[in-house]
Amino acid sequence: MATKKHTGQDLQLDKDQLKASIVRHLRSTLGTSEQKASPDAWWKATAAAVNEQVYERLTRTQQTHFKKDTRAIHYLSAEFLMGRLTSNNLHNLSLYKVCEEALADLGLDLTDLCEQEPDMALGNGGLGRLAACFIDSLATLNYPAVGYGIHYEHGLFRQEIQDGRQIERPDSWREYGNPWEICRPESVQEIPLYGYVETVFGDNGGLKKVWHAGRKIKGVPWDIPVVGFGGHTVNILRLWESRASEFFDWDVFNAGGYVNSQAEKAQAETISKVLYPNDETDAGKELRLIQQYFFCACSIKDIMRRYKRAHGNDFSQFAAQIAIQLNDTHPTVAIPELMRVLVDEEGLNWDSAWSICYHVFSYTNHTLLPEALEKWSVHLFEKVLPRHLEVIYEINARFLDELVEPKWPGNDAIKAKLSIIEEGAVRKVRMGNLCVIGSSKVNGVAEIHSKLVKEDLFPEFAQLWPEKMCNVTNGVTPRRWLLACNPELSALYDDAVGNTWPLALDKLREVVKSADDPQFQQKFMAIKRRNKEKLVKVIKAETGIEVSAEAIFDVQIKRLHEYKRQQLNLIHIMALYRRLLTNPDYQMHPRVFIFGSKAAPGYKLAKDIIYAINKLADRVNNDTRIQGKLKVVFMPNYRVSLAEKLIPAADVSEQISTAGYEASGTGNMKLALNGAVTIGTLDGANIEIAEEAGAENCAIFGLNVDEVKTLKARGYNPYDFYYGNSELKAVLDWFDTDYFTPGRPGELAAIKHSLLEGGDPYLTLADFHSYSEAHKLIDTWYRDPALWARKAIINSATMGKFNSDRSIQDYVDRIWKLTNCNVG
Ligand code: NBG
Repeated sequence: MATKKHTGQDLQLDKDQLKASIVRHLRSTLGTSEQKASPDAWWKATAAAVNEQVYERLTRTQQTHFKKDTRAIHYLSAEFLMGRLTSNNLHNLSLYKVCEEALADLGLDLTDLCEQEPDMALGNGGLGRLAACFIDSLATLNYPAVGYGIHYEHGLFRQEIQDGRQIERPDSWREYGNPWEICRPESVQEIPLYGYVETVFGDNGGLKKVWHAGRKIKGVPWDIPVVGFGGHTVNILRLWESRASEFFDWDVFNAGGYVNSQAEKAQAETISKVLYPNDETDAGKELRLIQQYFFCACSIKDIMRRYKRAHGNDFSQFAAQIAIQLNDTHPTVAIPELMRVLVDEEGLNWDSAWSICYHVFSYTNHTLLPEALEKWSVHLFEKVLPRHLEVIYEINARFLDELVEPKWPGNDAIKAKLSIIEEGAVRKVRMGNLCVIGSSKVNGVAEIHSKLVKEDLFPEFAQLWPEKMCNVTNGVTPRRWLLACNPELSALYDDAVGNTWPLALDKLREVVKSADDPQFQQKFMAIKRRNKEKLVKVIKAETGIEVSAEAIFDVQIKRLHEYKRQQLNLIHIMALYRRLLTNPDYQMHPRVFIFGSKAAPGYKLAKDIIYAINKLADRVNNDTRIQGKLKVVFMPNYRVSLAEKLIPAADVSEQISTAGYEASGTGNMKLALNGAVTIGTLDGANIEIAEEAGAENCAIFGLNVDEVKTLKARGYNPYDFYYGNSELKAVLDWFDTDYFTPGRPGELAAIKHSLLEGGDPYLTLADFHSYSEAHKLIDTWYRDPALWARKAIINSATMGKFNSDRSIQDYVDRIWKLTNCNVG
């Protein structure tokens, strides 16, 4: 691992230089003065001063990469959930302290200033945040890499809570400009769409396909510099914004009836307007397919341009120089696009083009949920991307003839299953199958998930290509998720193991030996306590709810989905409340249950669960009979910057998905790293977390993957659990009353309905008892401070495996085969 001191020492600023630079930018870049400047102007001036450093290092990096011409990874992702960049860039440039002092001299507080920055929320959840951690690690480990995505004008919606219900408001992260992005007009691309395909005679007498586009869209690149920790390498994240192009084909469009060019322009600009707010499901909408094609085509053109600058039209080195990672199926259309470019535009024959493609692409699967495996109607494909549909047909025909038929002769059922085209009333293109067929490696994101990808999702593909399937367990960057968000714990670790842990998180294991040391325990828990006190203030400010830092802070923060089972947490809190009401002597340490979660706007039940949590909170928080033993807090607008405040203050981490459904999870890693004890099922990366921390330091409960399968196969009946557990029955029956929604009985009945008549697809009731027992265990543990401190410390100290640097090194070793490139 690279722990060398950075060589950009000549660039390092001292406090006075930085101060002078900030003031200079305040005047010359922002056009204001120290007397008049708003906090926003101070933040932008600070960013501009930091950017002087960033750009210098970016230029050095680009010159080095060009000179050395090393193989590079191109990470294609429809989402990058970057959050805020100021504090992260300062930490990665080792400028945080200097900047804090410089601003203090100017009478300003860096933490306050950082609050000026809107989150860059260009993603829904785990998948997008993973992409952000990965580009941080790639730069930190000095690998040549480019992230490619979409420059959404509006990121994930801002969530407001009104009378307990989620209201979606537009997010405008760059309304007043964003100092971290640079527009690159010199690299604009033009992208065709619609139209028709013509077959003509090529120069060599053979037949050739020509795609006559119906319209063209301009792709304008915006670069976000990605500063590696230590500041050697600054890579870029290139995000494409769509604009109307000059091109307009009147012949095609008179026929199609398009006449209003202003409407055309608006439509072109709509492409990158807004992020689809669905996590794990897909809308199947034309605009979404166009978004996907738009950013993939721009990125492939950009990759081509850079390759040709070094190699001209000689494509023999392409696969050796270029690796492309498909982050889920969203960028799959990059495969037929590269084929089209190589065959139709560059004149390669099919076999050479295919061999290049196959070696260039790899695919990461992030979910087994069937509704998330993208399928596009053939009809839509034909309309929007007529040539790509032909290419896909050709890929499919060759695959079925050359690989499937010889392996399973005459087996039409297998052919139908593996075909890229799904037959039926509406024929569909299966992007998952196309990804597997067109990639040299396919990986899942945690051990158990990768096993299920191989055995349950793509078993026949795994038989055809056993060496193709692999695992890379997810990770998170310790720079953002410990160093920056938990400064006191970071300082404690610096003292305990030295300050190299941000690059070598395994180092923290040394702390395990202090897990029973009363002095160390005291320091560790005092830090947790102060983080909790800070959060108490945030909770009060955001929700008006008063909570005590004395209580256990029990946190569930993630997208709202039935499989993640916020409803299990909800009914368990109701059960606790009931116990406290029926038995005033019920023994439990005070507990604050904290939720943070957005629901997809069209996901009715998810929104009902948010409503129920808020209604429960209203009732419980104001009930004096329970003497403050129970509090429920729903924090509105959960996002990266809020996670950075919640995670350092958490005692308990809720990771309670139905086994087999959460591919990995990454919040689980961040919470444990900051000293939270996991209550969780044996699902996703929880399994590996329990392996690292020791099962005795986590509260594991519930059915495992095999038991879930067996119960489902046997025929699961939620009524067995409803009638078999009187407490559970009483809690569910509560939903029919107006106890939580005074005067409006039945408002919460949909939740009960989904758990009984609805069949409880995620086995909530089956796991209720064991979940409740696990919570009792947590309570007992917490009441023994030394025992709790020990568990919290061990959890934090043993998360070394979940460093995204390790994940990236696994990708490099197993998939990308890159060599790192030191930037002088
Ligand atoms: C999510 C999974 C998580 C996983 C992240 C990152 C999607 C489609 N999948 O379990 O649900 O941690 O991906 O791999 O967002």
